[in-house]
Amino acid sequence: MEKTERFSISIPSYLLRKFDGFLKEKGYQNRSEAIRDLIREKIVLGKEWECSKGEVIGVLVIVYNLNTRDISDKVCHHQHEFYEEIISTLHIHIDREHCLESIIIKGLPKKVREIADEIGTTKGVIFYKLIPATTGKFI
Ligand code: NI
Repeated sequence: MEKTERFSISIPSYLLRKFDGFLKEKGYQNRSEAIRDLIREKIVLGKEWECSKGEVIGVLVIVYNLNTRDISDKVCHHQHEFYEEIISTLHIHIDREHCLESIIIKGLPKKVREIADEIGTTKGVIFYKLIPATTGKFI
């Protein structure tokens, strides 16, 4: 197991109050756990996506209106086009007309973003967001 180190930081009081409020809200037991998570998310994950020459993994969330002409077919065809990178899709029916899909994409960072943009900008998609996740190798 990796050695643990201690350090102290200086921070304006109002920011510390906000930080402690954040810990309470999220259910963190102590500041160290929260700081570690923030570092992982802001630094390690960022580097993994920006600098990695290897594969990354992300979740694309899209929402569309089922009544838009050919939308289901288009979204499905895109996913077949990228069958090598798209490893799983979950489709749920939000209500009578809206669908949500979470699409897990694995590949080189540039490719994953390209796929997310291509699917996300399909006519009729009313919301899309790519959530970068980690393969776990660097965190
Ligand atoms: Ni549906």
